[in-house]
Amino acid sequence: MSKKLPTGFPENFLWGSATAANQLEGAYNVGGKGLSSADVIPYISKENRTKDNNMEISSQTLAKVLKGELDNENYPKRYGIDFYHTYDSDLALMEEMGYKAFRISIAWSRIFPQGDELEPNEEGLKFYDDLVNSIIAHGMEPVITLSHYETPVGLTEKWNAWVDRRTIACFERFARACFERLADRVKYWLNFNEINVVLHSPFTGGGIVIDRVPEDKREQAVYQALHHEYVASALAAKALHEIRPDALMGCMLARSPAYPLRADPADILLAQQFDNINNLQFIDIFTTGEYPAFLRRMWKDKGIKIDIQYGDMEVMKLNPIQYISISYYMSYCVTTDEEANKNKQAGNIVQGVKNPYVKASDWGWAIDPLGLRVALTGLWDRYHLPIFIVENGLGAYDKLEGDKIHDDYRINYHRDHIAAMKEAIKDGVEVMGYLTWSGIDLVSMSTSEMSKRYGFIYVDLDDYCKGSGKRYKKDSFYWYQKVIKSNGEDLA
Ligand code: BGP
Repeated sequence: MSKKLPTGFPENFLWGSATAANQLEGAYNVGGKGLSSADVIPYISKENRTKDNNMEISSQTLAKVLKGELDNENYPKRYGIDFYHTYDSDLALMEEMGYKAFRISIAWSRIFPQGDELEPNEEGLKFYDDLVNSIIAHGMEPVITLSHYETPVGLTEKWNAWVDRRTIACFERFARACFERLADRVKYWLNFNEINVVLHSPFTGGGIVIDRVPEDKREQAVYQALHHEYVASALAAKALHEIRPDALMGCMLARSPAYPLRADPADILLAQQFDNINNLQFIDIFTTGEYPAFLRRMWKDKGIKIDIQYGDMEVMKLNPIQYISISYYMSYCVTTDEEANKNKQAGNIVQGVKNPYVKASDWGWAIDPLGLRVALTGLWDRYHLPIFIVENGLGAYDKLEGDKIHDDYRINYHRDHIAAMKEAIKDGVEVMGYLTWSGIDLVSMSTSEMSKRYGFIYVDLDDYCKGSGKRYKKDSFYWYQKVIKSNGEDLA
C-alpha cells in the first residue's frame, strides 16, 4: 500500500529562524574569545567596494589587522547586535512569534581561542550552555551549526587553516567539547555552513588565505581543504553518536539551482555540470563517503591530486549525514553564449547570468520562489533524505516610521517561498522545517552591512554600529506569527 499523499505541513514541522554567531553575538573579545576569520574583515562602503561582496583577505592585510595597524577600520561583525548580552530578551520575541526551532552557531574561537588548544575555554562553553537553556526555556528546539564562517584566525596564522591536515584534530576536539556539553539537550546538528562556499571564497569558507598558495595550486589547495573538512565532519558525526546515538548530523549547502539560459543542449549540459560542481558533489560525498566520478574526472583533467590518507575514506563512509539542510536564496542562469555571459547578476556567492523571467532584490539577487520547489524536488529525487530549509530570506532596506516598519516586500517573499515549499511537500518531499534568515536583523555576511536587513525584528543600528540597539517589531513579525500559528495554512 503506498503512503498517503501529504496535503500540507506535518504536525511537528519546525518553524523558526536562523543566525550565525559572528553576525549577531558581538563581544568579540569577551570571555576569553580569540579572533575568528569574521572578526578581521572590515566593512567597506558601497562606493569604495570593488565587488559585490567583501569576503576575502590578503596575507598583507591580515598581517596589518593582527598588528593592530588597521584598528581605525569599521568591523561590524565584532559587535553584531550584542546578542551575547541580549539573547534572553531577543528569544522572548521569537517565542512571541511562536517559533518551534532556533538555529545558532558556535563561535569556535570562544571555545578554543586559537583553535589548537588542548582544553576548551570554560567561559565559552558556559555561554552556549546558558544560551541553549534559554532557547529551550522559550519553547524552541535548538539547531546548532558547528562552523559558520568563523574559523579561528590562530589556525590561519599557524598553517593556513583547513589546507593543513592538523586542523582535522582541532575540529574534532572542538566538536567533541560541544557535544559533551550540549548534546543532551540538542538533537539537531550541522557540520559546515554552506560548505560549497569555500570554492568561491576560501577565507570566509575555510579560513584560507589563498595568496599563500602558489597560483597554479590554489584549486588543489581548496579541494585538499575540503577533504580535511569531510574527514573532520565524519569524525565529529562519530563522536556525536557515541555521546548521543539518536542525535542527527546534517550537512548544509547553499543551494542555488543553475538553469540553462537557453534550450540549447550545450546550455542544458553546462547547467547540469554547474549544479554538480557547485552544489551536488558535496551532498554526494556526505551521503556516500565517496568522491563522485564527475569530480574525479575534473581533478584528473586539471591535474589536481588530493592527499587521501589510509582510513580517510573508511571513516567518511561509516559516518554519513542523516539529513540534508540547505540555504535557499536564489537561482541563476548559465550559458555558453559569450555575449549573454556579459550580463552577469550578483548573487549569494555564485555569480550567474541574469534570468529575464525573475525579479531581483535590492542587492541584485534573483527572487525565484518556484526555484525552491525545483531545488527541493531535485534533492529528494537524488537522495531520498529529509531536507531541512535552514535559511531563506530577503535582504532589503527597511524604513523605521515612528515605531513601525511596513515590510510588505519581505512578507511577499516569504509567502511565495512557503507556498512553493508546500507544493514540494505535496509532491512527496520530506521537509523537516523552515528557518528564515533571519528572525532578527544582523550583520550581513557578504558585505558586513547592517542596512541589508533580513529580520522580522528591526534592530536600531547602522553600518557603523551606531544607534540605540532598540528592537522593533516589523509588520512581518505579526505575519510570521500567524503563519506559525496556522502551521503554514494562513499565508494571507
Ligand atoms: C548565507 C549565509 C548567512 C547569511 C546569508 C545572507 O549565505 O549562510 O550567513 O548572511 O547568506 O547573506 P548576506 O548576509 O551576505 O546577505
